[in-house]
Amino acid sequence: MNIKAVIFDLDGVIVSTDRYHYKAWKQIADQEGIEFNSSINHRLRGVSRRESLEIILERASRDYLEEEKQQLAEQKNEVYKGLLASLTADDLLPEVRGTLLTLRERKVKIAIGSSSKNAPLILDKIGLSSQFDAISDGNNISQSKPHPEVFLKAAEMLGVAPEDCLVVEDAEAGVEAALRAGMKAAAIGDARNSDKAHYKLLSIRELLRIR
Ligand code: B16
Ligand code: MG
Repeated sequence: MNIKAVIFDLDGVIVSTDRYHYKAWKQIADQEGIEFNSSINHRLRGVSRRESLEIILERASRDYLEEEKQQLAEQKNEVYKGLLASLTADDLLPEVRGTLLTLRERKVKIAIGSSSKNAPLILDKIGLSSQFDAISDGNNISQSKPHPEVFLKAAEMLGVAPEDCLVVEDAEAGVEAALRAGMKAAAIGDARNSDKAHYKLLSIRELLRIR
């Protein structure tokens, strides 16, 4: 294949904001007396805020009203944004900067494909806002991963056919979304446990071997 574009997931691939999502949801779950641990958290990777809340509420001992759900989702986001306040360029995951530079030198287009509505804020804080050719995130989609919308929009913004795109993902839902988009998928971190991805990466730099 001939890779013309690489679409990066944000949370867990470019920056480890996944630990902040966990902390914020844990606070909400504890407050509500709902069991929540890292194995349940695994299911929240790549899925929207609202769907994440629904997964947590599966273990609740009562039903929640729509207003309560909205309030909890908002509260989680406030806690999460509070944790993001201290984010800086030092929080970029290892080898990210160098890998992006090499792709640029090779004239491979680069994009973000993230379910997060906070993606613009995060990219700004880590100093990468102007480094991508396209940013597709939770603000321009109506269905979250594993639906392929976020990646198809990124490919459209780049003007690259889906079959010429490689997606780098840390979430099973994201790998699934890439496959449904007709793209190649490279799994890193948590997603390496899934057998669906075309490639498994131990480090982000390894994607440079895929041509
Ligand atoms: P927000 P990604 C995803 O980001 C996270 O993995 C997921 O845990 C989160 O629920 C989702 O963004 C929505 O985030 O509440 O900030 O809109 O992995 O797709 O970059
Ligand atoms: Mg992710």
